[in-house]
Amino acid sequence: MSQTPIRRLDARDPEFLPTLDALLAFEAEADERIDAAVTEILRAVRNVGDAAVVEYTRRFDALDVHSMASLELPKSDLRAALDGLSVEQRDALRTAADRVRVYHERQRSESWEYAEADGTRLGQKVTPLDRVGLYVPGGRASYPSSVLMNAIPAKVAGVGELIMVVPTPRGERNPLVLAAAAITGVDRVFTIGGAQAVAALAYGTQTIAQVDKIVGPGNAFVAEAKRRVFGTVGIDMVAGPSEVLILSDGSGHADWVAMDLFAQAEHDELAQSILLCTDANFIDAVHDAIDRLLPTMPRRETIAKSLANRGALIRVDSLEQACALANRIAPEHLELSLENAEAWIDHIRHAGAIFVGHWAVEALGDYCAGPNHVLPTMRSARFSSPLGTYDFQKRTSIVNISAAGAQHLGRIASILAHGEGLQAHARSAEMRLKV
Ligand code: HSO
Ligand code: ZN
Repeated sequence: MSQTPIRRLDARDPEFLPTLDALLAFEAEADERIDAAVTEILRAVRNVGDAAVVEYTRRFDALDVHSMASLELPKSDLRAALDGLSVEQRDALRTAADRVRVYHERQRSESWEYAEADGTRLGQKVTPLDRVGLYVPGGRASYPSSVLMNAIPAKVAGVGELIMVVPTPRGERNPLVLAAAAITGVDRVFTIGGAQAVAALAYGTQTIAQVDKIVGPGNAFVAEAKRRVFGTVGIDMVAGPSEVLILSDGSGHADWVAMDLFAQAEHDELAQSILLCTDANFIDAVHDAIDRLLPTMPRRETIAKSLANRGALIRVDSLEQACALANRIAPEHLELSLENAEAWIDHIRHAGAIFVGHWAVEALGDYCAGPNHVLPTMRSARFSSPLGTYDFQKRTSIVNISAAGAQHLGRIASILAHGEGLQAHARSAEMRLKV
């Protein structure tokens, strides 16, 4: 008998869909304490600048610092972190970075233009952002791989200056994070974090120039601060807990599937790991594998909580039904753990990333396959895309009208402007008409 608590559902159950929808629903709790703290911090940093950031950093991160300059890491520290890694780690980081770069170079958009017969030319000019801020969390959720995934598309896009902020509570630095900053060519690194770091990037201080966009994950304070400065600067997204959905026809190894579910669950108690499977015996085998493997996992407590909170093993009738459910779930990661996986790609419309076949496992995508691991969560794959080079480029329309073109277009504009009751519009178009 399987022991580990995880929901066992059957898609044929009349109550299945409401149960599934309840399982998918996730809303970050509104917390007035966080709102109030963020309001105060944003205001202080906006009004005072460096000194406020220094003061918050002393208080929250227990750092004995007195100036913003002492919170900036010299390039030599980044270099030293890279040099201090084992050859194995350095090579792995470099290889991952190279693969991510190659993939993201394909995403670069180019300017374009077309000409009309009368000489009018219309186009779109693509420009990288001038300055971007990259937030990197401290502590347990500080992932060097996320530095690669955020910094590389920015650099590939041609961003002018990339400023990274990473808190170092009690002075604890993560050498892999600093090495990743060195490899990707981050321009400046400040050891600050929290809402005060977001505020410094969004408003600028005496030492930190105001950025145009802030990307990267963070805790509830950081998420709230990003939400609040949106408009003053761009932001990437406010991501929810990580999710994996595995579609299985029973053709894989139960242990592999169990470990793939764990890999998601170990991120966070609120992470979501779901299996949809056509084969009841295989579901039992996966549950047995969970029981057997869970005690061997160092993060078993987090995994167990995550599986019990938001996990599910679901029996479905057919792969068609599984795909329909996958589209409803719109998962961040979708693994097609199927005999003939490629044939099913066309059935999937909504997923952040699709991993095709038994060898294409999410962990490879998290680190080094090449595509970005910053993906839409909380069903937002219905309307949004992975973080990419395009997120660090913007577009400007080019309207280059010839004298002949102005005759033709001036008449149309004039008619439409009169229809809108806008005389100045009409006359400004009409003045270009040669009678
Ligand atoms: N699965 C996470 C990314 C990650 N995993 C980083 C390990 N390190 C969100 O896609
Ligand atoms: Zn992961």
